[in-house]
Amino acid sequence: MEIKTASFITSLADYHQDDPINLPQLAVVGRSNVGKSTLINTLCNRKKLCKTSSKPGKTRLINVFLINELFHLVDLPGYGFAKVDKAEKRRWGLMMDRYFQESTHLFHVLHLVDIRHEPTQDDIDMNTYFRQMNIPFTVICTKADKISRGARMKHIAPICRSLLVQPWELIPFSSEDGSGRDKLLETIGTLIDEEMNPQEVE
Ligand SMILES: Nc1nc2c(ncn2[C@@H]2O[C@H](COP(=O)(O)OP(=O)(O)O)[C@@H](O)[C@H]2O)c(=O)[nH]1
Ligand SMILES: [Mg+2]
Repeated sequence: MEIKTASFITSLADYHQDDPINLPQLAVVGRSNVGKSTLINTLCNRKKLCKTSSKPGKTRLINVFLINELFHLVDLPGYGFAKVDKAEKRRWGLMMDRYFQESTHLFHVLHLVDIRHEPTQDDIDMNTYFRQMNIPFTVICTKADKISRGARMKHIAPICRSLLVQPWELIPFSSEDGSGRDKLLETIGTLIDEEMNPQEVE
């Protein structure tokens, strides 16, 4: 698919079922600083649609974007930021729980992990949560430009082991050189078609 229009809709400090977001939702989840906001900007071909930061832990809000007047892209607050205290972590957990339990329009999650590192316990916990909640997800390995193409498999293998996915199921992605962008857009297009026309899918 092509993204023709993208606009910012709202920032929510918390999620409630009766919020006026009633289109299919694709959520972007991952550690702080993994590249969630940058990925959204890259997909939409927009530099500043979504605020990015070199300092982790800035996004504490659920940011909602409208894509092609068709679906919502949801930038969720990141996890795994070492410097937040227990109360903040608890607040994050409650916020995420509420989102995943109440967002009846959520159809898929993009789970972002850094291609350079083995998934952290937080990454594994998040992934286990999606499985337990029966939330379909795709693992995206961000910052693929930081390693050579030849070294990709070496980095992907431990990610596959930790998150129990097959190498062909995940998408290496780079906002620097655009790799993975077409594949991800194609994947999203297929998911949207399935969501909109379920009877056409076997
Ligand atoms: N080299 C490289 N840097 C990236 C990439 N994606 C994000 N970054 C950088 O990583 C930092 C965090 O990105 P951001 O999108 O704000 O992460 P978020 O906290 O997950 O939303 C920023 O300095 C980005 O420029 C990428 O694909 N390649
Ligand atoms: Mg962000």
